[in-house]
Amino acid sequence: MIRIIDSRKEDDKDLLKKLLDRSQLDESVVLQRVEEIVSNVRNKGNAAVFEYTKMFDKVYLTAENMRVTKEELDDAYNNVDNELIEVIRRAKANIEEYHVKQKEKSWFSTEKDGVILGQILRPLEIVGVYVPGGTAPLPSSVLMNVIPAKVAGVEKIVMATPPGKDGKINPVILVAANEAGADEIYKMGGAQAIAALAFGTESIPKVDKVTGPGNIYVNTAKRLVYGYCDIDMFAGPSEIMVVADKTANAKFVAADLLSQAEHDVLSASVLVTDSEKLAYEVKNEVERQTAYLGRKEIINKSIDDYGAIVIVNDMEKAIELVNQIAPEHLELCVEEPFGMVGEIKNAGAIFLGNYASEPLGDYFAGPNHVLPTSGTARFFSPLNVGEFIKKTSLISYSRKALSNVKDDVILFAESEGLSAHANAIRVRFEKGE
Ligand code: HSO
Ligand code: ZN
Repeated sequence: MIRIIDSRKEDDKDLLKKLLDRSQLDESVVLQRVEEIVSNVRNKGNAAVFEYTKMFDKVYLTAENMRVTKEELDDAYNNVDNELIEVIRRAKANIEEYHVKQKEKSWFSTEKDGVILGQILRPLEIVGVYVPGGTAPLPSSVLMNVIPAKVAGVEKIVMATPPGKDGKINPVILVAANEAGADEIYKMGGAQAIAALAFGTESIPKVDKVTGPGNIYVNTAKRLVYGYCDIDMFAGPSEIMVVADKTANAKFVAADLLSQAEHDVLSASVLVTDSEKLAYEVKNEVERQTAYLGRKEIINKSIDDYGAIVIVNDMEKAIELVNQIAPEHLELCVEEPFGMVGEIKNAGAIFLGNYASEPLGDYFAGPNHVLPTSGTARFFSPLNVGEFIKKTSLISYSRKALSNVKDDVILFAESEGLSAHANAIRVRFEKGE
């Protein structure tokens, strides 16, 4: 049952404690095990990947069968409804169009006396995208990871996903990967897959960055390989916060809260409203709708543990709570959502009005659904094209330009006791040069 918290009667500290109590994964319990897996894959390559795949996935991999073949891809297309393939293509078009707008350009600036400065942007060469297996694989996440890399201009996108017991990969995952533009797909999962991507093996190319969600083993492995390659953020269980006033539709609000609750027993779904009437209507709707939804057990647990309806005195208080909680998804179901958006400092994605339902963003609107969770929207951004691009600085000075500043540079270098640095500038102005 979803709790109703009346912030007008609660101590602020208690209220925040309740709402901020989001799940934190304790990586320390698996750290040793994952360290061992990562170092074995790093040292033994394929052999270690095969051994762990046999152990965890009960599948016998070889250098020949670990990569998805053209025939397997064709087979996948034969096993997916044409209508779904068309939907994937339309979603892809929207996601691509949105991400193209994120592209930044290299720049150069010419200053006086022959100074040219600039910044060159280049895509990463090889990127690895991890796609978890499990009971509900998410082809939409394949699109959301692969498309920004593709738009950035990454030359080779390598995907890794664990095989089922039959040695196969879910056909919709394969279709989505192929439609999005993944170049190579490997049947491997878990920490061993992350290590294989980060360090390379006889069969797997070493990548510059690993992205994609995963369980605690995958996340711990990503943390361990960071620095050898880049990684994306750590996406935790989904969250939704709805800010609604009396103009909101209780049925819509409840449905959207439940949409994220069905992801995981650890998902958080919170409504904040200044309307007591709406609060009770949403509570009833949550119960009514849950009864006919498929993933009832997950929903009930998630709503019991991390769901809440908070009644506030006014919208100012609602906005204060949003900024403190920094939700992954924020819906503004209020009369003037655009009037409120400027006040929001921390949120992964903001959905405005009664018809921008969260699942629209999960699948179709275009913005990325890989978003910062657990309050990390304070400092992380949604997955974007820029994450697949690196920058190189450019400096060009004429003799005249260097002569203008040489004394400053020499003095600075000498103050650090670095006489070779000072010398590099000085020799250029010695007699005869
Ligand atoms: N809401 C999830 C993404 C997703 N939902 C994929 C459905 N499929 C991210 O928080
Ligand atoms: Zn979702």
